[in-house]
Amino acid sequence: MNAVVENPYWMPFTANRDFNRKPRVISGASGHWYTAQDGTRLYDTFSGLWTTGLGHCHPKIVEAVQKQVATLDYCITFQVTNDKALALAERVTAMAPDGISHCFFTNSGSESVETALKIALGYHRARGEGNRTRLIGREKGYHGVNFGGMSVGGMVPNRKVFSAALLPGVDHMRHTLDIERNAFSRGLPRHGIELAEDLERLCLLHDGSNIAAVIVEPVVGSAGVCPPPAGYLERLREICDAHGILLIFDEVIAAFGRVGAPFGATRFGVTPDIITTAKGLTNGVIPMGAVFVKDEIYDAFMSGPAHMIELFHGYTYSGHPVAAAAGLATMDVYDEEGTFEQARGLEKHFEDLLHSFADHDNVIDVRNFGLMGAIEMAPRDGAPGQRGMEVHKRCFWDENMVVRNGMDILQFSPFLNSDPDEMEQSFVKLRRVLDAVE
Ligand code: PXG
Repeated sequence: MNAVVENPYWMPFTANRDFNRKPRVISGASGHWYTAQDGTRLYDTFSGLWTTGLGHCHPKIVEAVQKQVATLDYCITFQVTNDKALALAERVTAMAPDGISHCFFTNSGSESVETALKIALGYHRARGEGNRTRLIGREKGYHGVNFGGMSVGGMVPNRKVFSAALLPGVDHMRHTLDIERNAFSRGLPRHGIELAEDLERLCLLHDGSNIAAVIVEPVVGSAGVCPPPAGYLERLREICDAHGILLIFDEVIAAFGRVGAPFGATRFGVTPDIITTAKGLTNGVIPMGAVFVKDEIYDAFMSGPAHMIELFHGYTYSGHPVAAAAGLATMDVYDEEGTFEQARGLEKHFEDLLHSFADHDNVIDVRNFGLMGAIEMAPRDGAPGQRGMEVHKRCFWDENMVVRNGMDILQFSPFLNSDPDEMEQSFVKLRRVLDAVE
């Protein structure tokens, strides 16, 4: 039997054959450490997958989930609901920017994005502007892997195979990564505000009255941590306002502390019309997402006969009580432990550690904002991604550390409650690996 057949699990976003040659299997976790099947402990530099900012198996969340699963395991949420979903909606909307008092629950970031796009189209139609159908995304954007999110997204490998099936009526603004002008920026890059004018150009091309929504990650995550140029998000907001276009912030990564605030919108002081979230909503413990909408949007749907369903959309697991219980416990811990302030307090140390690699061989850029960071390495001639993969594997096997690479970009998502010394140690290990990798 060959190795491929031995593993019936077709792994997501994984080089399956390469993995199967030497599997890296985790079977436990506690706090900031994973445990591999052979008992080795590995430091997690990525907080799960941007998910688990409070660390793994946080006792309060574990307890809440255990209790909930034995109290109300599942409950239909169509025309009936459960106490935990109601309580979580109340809790998280209270943290949202002013004028946002409703949220719709999903099970993932991808579903949050699909939901947001559908709400945007439905909103305009409900207001008699059904001609507003065009959606605008951005190059290098990541909005999940479903058809809507893939269409407005700008990750080439994710789109390539499905090109013919992408949504019609979608345009993309240019991405804002400009290593030539902004390399080794700490925080927001200085150059690039003018790239927001791409939206104005698309308004001229299509007429702004045909555009429903623009979706961006306030800080690009997946494509390798690209913070917005100073002033860029503010300019997008202005252009959207001028043309009646909804601004959607995809905060699947940014929300719930990753940028030292409840939302990226809070940190940047720019309020979008819709915010998509997932990941940190439940500390990654149970899959769940939430889409936050401005009051005008919710209100626009609340017309027509009151016995009628206003939005023909929802998932069997929208508002799942166990996920909601995990979410409530997560919010409790954020509050009790002052997690967002703690995350803010770690930013400078994290930034200094990352930028200490600025003059390392092969490193062509270092970028960071909040507790999001990337070290970009030059690709090897003719083998893009190979250097990054080698770093990932050496970190795993030689240094007992999980480091995420997207091609040749190393991404870091430290715990919101990281121990500064532990964080520093992880970069000492990384340096040993980078010194060894050609
Ligand atoms: N939007 C954003 C901004 C995301 O970061 C999604 C949507 C999709 O979420 P789900 O829960 O459907 O996966 C994400 C997910 C990486 C990486 O390496 C990041 C994500 C997914 C896979 C890899 O940075 N984020």
